[in-house]
Amino acid sequence: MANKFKRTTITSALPYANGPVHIGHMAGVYIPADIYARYLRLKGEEVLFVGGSDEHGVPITVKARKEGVTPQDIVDRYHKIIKDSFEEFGISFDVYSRTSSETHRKTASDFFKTLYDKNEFITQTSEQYYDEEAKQFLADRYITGECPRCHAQGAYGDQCEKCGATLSPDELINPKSTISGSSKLVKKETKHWYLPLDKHEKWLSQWILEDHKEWKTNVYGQCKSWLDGGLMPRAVSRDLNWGIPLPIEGAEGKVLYVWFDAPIGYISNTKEICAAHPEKYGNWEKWWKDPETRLIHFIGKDNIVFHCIVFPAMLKAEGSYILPDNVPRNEFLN
Ligand code: B3M
Ligand code: ZN
Repeated sequence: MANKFKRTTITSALPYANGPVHIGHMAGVYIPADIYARYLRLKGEEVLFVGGSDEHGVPITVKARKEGVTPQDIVDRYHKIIKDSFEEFGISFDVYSRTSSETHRKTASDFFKTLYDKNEFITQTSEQYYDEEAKQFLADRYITGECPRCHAQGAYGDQCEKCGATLSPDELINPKSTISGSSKLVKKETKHWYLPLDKHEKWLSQWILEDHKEWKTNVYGQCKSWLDGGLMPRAVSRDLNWGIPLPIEGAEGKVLYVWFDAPIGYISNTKEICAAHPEKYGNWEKWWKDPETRLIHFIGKDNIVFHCIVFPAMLKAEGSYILPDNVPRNEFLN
């Protein structure tokens, strides 16, 4: 099996730049990936070990608002802290970059445009809560209020942590925004772009459940339960002013969903290091497009569906990329 490959691209999950990395991340993701990279290098194999910071998404904007600084300030601070921790720990990345880089903005934007031009998305319009004070649409977990079941305060728009009830924001009594604290919430229509995962279900089932029975039990099992349950379209856009703008007309004020752009960060960071050291790493495409390259994603908790189902569906829809050969997720210290 292993010797049908000529080289290995190892990726490790991109930590969110809104806090430091802790020992659980090190033990679960970065040390195993590092050991594997060092092992292959010792054997004289061609390896690229990719890391980087994930610098988009709502939590970064919330933190910035709380501190009265910009999202860029937040990611600049934590990117440095995280990068320094990895260096001090001796994690042997070939590249550690960030998703706020210009290379990444262009790579992710072009990737979306390619899928858009190939008609790989569908659109849907729905009503969502909007915070008039923060001038922002609110994801369910940024709305809190009184639980309609147990009447605890501070239940979230998707769940009450006190009684465990699954909720929708409509059910909350006196809902308010956790972003601005305002209770001036209105419902507004908004249009989004979706990756129709249902369309990819058949080949994904064959590829994972039949062709990759060797994947770790926790990973294989979660994929199986997702696939058995049936896949649904996933939104790849958000109403937000922090992120990569959708590169199409009629999508003003919308950015790529962070989980759409973040895995593309692996590709962008590969491009950066190959451009900086072509003599050592060659052309970036060989690391992502050559069937003789073995692609391995080391991932953390809660990252399985994105690395095993969503990102492969994106790569397949694009058409010129290889798919991961394995997606190890370790459970130490979790
Ligand atoms: N930043 C989530 C996490 O740290 C996310 C991983 C992105 S990997 C492309 O768990
Ligand atoms: Zn409750």
